[in-house]
Amino acid sequence: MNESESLQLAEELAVRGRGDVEPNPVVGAVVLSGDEVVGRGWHRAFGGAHAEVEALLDAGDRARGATVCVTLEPCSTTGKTGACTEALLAAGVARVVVGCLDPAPQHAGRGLELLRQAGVSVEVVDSKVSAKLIASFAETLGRRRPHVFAKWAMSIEGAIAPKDRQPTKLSGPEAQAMVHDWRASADAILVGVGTVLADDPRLTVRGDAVSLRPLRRVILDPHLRTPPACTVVSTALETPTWVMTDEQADEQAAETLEQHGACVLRVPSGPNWTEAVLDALALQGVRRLLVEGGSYTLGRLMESGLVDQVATFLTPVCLGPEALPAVDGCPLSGLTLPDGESLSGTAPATQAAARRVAERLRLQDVRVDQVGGDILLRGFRTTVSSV
Ligand code: AOF
Ligand code: ZN
Repeated sequence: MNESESLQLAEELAVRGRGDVEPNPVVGAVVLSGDEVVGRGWHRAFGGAHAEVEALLDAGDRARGATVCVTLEPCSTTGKTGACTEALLAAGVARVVVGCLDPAPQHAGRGLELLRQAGVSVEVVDSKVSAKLIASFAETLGRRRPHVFAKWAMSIEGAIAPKDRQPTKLSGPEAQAMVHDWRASADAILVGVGTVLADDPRLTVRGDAVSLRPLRRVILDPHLRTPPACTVVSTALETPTWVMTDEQADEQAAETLEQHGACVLRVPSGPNWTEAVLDALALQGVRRLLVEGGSYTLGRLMESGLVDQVATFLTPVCLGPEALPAVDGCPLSGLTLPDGESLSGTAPATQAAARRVAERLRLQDVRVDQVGGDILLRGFRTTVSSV
């Protein structure tokens, strides 16, 4: 394989990170020794190893004297992980071919300069495909609010609880395992106070998933209805819990929650309160935010256009009349399949039903997969360029 083909392969590998790395760009890398590919890697998860590091690890000793073809200029500063320029130098690579420069001001050519100074041969190819891969990253670089990834499970009529509002377990164990992986790479998990009152969730990373960094839990609670004895507050010393409220919220209630270990943050009320909360979270270092409901919270975020990415598990149960819609104000019913047809397998009818939901949620770059007994529908709310 030559360098140009290797870069093409790196571009194909990069796409595998889509959905798991945002707001970071998707990046792929290939280690080429002579004309043999000896290492492949891609940025798999937000906060996880970068593509070059994965590819170098895959190549092992064969990286010495080799060429690394990578879709994006290697980073040169220590972020959530070490600088890729240092990893490349430590591995003793002779040449680096990059698809495009990193538009982030702290990088923007600096990584390439460092490599050149260290005697590594460097070439920028200016690949259109590599540039397209980072288009959404480049667009949101100057944006303050976090990347908002909303996930929920719902019945085939688009609901999350029956008429009596009893908590109802919807998705199966395979879906749950995926959720724990998503939690593990988020900076914070957010729910509305209604979900805390209804379900008393733990919102922690469990099972095989391992948190890439300390997780924070966030509750949207303008009127401070969070019970001090609820699980997320009583475990706040192990996993921090922030209660987001406004300046009018009761002082005594705030003090009680703080005595129980929560951190109460006040964001001035106003028509754009939810957006202001997201800005406040960004100031606290939250860049990837996983929103797990409930109905009201998802409704407000969706109608304000604040959701960037969606993953929803469609579970083959019916919750009956007057069930609580998964997204308040967003009619998702109509998904119900014709008699005799079940929501199992990725049969064309199921795919078509999932795509109808995607249309109502205005999702792009849609993916439909079967996960255990559930159908996972994924997509992006903003324009994400396709390769
Ligand atoms: C690379 N290789 O695979 C990626 C890069 O959040 P962090 O600490 O992981 O750093 C992410 C920044 O690094 C991101 O803003 C972008 O500038 C660059 N992404 N760079 O060398 C990679 N994903
Ligand atoms: Zn890097």
